[in-house]
Amino acid sequence: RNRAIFIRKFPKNKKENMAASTTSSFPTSQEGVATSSQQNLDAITDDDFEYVDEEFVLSHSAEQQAQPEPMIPDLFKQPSLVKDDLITATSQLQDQTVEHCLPFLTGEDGPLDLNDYGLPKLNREKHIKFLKQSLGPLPGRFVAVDASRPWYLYWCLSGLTMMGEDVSSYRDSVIETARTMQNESGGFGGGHGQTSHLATTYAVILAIALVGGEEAYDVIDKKAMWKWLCSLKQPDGGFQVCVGGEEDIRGAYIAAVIITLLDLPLDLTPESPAYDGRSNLLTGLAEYVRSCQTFEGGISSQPNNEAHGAYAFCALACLAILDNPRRIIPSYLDVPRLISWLSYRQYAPEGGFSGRTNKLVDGCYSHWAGGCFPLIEACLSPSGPGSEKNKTATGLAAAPESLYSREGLIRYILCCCQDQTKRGGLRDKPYKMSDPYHTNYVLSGLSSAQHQWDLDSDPLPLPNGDTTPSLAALGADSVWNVFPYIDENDQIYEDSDRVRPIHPAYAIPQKNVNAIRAYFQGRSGFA
Ligand code: FPP
Ligand code: K
Ligand code: ZN
Repeated sequence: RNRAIFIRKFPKNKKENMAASTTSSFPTSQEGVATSSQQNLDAITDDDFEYVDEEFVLSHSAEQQAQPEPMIPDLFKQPSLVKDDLITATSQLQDQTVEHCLPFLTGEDGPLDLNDYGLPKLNREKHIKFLKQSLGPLPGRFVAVDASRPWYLYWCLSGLTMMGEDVSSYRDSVIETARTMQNESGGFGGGHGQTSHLATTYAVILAIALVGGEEAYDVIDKKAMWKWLCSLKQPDGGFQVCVGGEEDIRGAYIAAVIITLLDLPLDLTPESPAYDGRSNLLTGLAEYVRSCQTFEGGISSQPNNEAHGAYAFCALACLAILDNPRRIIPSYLDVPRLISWLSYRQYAPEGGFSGRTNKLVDGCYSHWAGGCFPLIEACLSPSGPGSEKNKTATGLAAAPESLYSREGLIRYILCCCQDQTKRGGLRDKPYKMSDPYHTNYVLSGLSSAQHQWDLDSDPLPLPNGDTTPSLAALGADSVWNVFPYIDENDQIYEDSDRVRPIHPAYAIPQKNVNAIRAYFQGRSGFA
């Protein structure tokens, strides 16, 4: 009698399909094959037809075994239809990656509880436990990542925050740890006695902002930080990442973050390599960002290098901090080419993003590449949700069409990036180990895919008719608003799987950005 259910075609229409089902679990592969294939219907014998009784099926299936096929668009469940004939090591790795991902995307791999759209839930408890454990103490082999201890603080605290955990209980340990990492000559290194680096300084400052509180903010030696940043500022507008180190776009982004969060003075010390009596810490910074856009349309670490997603985020976020994105992004970047390059980063059927041309999807690019879209979308939308143009009949902001597939990215994240064993955490791709870096950036990407960010207003005119950003313009008129992104037709995940929003440029919650800025703006000078 079960066969009657197997050969019954389930309606394609999603609403009917949902109404017909009382359970949200996934059919066995046997059912999946039999219901979806015309061949199987052709092979039915006369005997079988006895059982093809719609009324019987409808009256018996509800609480028995009828399980509708999950609603997964073909795009995300079969290999790409467009294939290059040339077989290379690169194409083989790509094919292998698709082969690894497909069973996770279709759900045929595991005994997981899947919803009507074929998606597992966000396994919060396991991921929270994984991040709490990663805050230490850690086994000896972790000595290899000793210089990344500040990053561990940021990744873990940020991931926990996005999953709704209160991390203020970590304040005292962040304070103690950060103190040991700070150098008298300014900035934070990877640990006690290690050279200050912009990357570790960024991570410490964001960790401090996440735990919040004056005692934590007070750890930062603001005057030494300012002098150190001056020593990193280069005549062409960019920043070295450490004294005598490389100059790249990470430096540009991180400097913009530090200067604005700590409200540093923009004056250059006479010792600065960029000192010329006219320039300041921001002079030429947007021009430096522009010089990193490549022929592909993406952004490279330094002029004339290969475009990579990590640097696209640095470029857009740096500009969005310097001035209203609606004005500054199109002034300094070729936006159509950048959108083209970014769009090529999202793959099907995987749904996730790659970091560069001809390379593989990786969960962390959910943030580095995916996280570019809120900034791009904000710079393109003619006006924010406050404007009449965007309001629907209900008075609520209409969700505009996205420039990327939020559904694809969310499918990749929930199906392929979760370590479903007791280890927990999120990862690059199936068969890779979860780690705090991927856990944080996969969640950041999930967060941007689940929210809609809008700029409240059009840019105000710059003072003195300036065209380059100045302190007066820094974020002054960039009022960001955030809403849950609701797709009325295809809400493919449960509301309980929505993580918290983070600021599109600072990558921590907006309230933490506001609190640390308010603290330093409220104190004049270096006192
Ligand atoms: C390539 O690695 C990765 C890079 C060239 C850049 C990585 C940089 C970041 C992730 C962050 C930079 C930003 C800040 C703010 C510090 P790969 O060759 O292993 O990976 P791929 O094959 O995916 O390109
Ligand atoms: K990678
Ligand atoms: Zn990665």
